[in-house]
Amino acid sequence: MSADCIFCKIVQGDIPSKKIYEDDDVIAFHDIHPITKVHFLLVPKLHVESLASCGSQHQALLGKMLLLAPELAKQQGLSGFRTMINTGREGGQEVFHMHVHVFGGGSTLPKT
Ligand code: DGP
Repeated sequence: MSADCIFCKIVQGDIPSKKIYEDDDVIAFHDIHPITKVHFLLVPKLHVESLASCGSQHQALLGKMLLLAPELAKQQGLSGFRTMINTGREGGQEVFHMHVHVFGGGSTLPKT
């Protein structure tokens, strides 16, 4: 855990979130600023800054998160979805606790 990390605070329950899933390793909740009808985040409970900070020790965790994406998207009523992992400031990352965005249900995102 990192003391000043907003997602660690959500993991610990210190900041409320609209949670849709939780297990020992991962939590998923709706993004506070959704840009599509359904927009949630998959977040590891372990504090890892970004995808670029991940190593082979995170392989199973990353695989678990990716496999959860279609499962949770389906639960949210999506038949298709888009995933995004912003990595580093130049990659658009604002919260430095690695996470996967899942978007669906009508998109304002470009097609590419
Ligand atoms: P990124 O640019 O990939 O780091 O996106 C971070 C996302 O996190 C952004 O879409 C807004 C969301 N977010 C930031 N703070 C909170 C919060 O306190 N609660 C929730 N639910 N989402 C948050």
